[in-house]
Amino acid sequence: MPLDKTWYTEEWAGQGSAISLKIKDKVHDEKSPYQRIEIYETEAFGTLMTLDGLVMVTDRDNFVYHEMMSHPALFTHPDPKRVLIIGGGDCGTLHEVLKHETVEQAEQVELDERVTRVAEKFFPELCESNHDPRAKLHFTDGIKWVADAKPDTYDVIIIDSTDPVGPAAGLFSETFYRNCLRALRAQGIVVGQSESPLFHAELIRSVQKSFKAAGFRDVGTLFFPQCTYPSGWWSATMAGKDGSIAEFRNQAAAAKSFATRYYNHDIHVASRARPEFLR
Ligand code: AG3
Repeated sequence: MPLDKTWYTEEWAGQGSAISLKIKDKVHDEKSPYQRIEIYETEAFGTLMTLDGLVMVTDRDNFVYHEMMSHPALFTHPDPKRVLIIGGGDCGTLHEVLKHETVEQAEQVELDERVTRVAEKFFPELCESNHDPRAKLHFTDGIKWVADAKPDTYDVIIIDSTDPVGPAAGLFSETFYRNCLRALRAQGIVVGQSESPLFHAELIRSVQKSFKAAGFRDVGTLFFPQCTYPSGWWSATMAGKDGSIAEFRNQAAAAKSFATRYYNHDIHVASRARPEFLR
């Protein structure tokens, strides 16, 4: 039986599966110069943002993704002061990054300013820190930003991208990672969202290989649930410029000075455990 019109569905081509969220209302729909931005009020997942029909955030589960994109990398770096976020227009990652007192400046480089403006309206809690004096929002091409960045500028680079198609494809390339390596200071850490372990294991392997080929010393993938993304299971791949990423600031993570809802010291350790099929 076809789903009736009160369901939003993201179908996963070639995977014979989809996610559906029951919606109460569509509250926003626009075509920005880059993509279609839609906002729905759902029955059980709060507000939902989609870009070109793909789920980006829901109120209910975005904390897992945003915390896992931020805290493992920031607790792996010995003293993260300057952070660069590529993409991340909904500002959820920025919000997590700014919870760290060591951070002196967090720059976000998002291609589509409309994503941020729409998030400010419909996801105010993700945008709470946008006016933090340490936050700098730029609306331009992140690939070019990193290519033009001065060497030894950032401590942590977070790639909070959409799927590796269209303009985001370049954010999964060795050339881009090479530029990240150059833009990072000594001990720098980069982390990028790397799709579903179940659906995109090949991509994860290729991201790991590309980080290595670009010159990063150590690479590893973190796994976490993300029930509204393809397969419900997600990953982030982290790489260290010149150190191991196995070590992290355990004590600081265990005694963190801010609240989280998913991330903690034990989750950090556990997220690095590799399933057999990905070894
Ligand atoms: N993260 C989007 C990850 C890709 C989701 N893919 C999908 N639904 N097909 C960016 C948004 C979070 N800041």
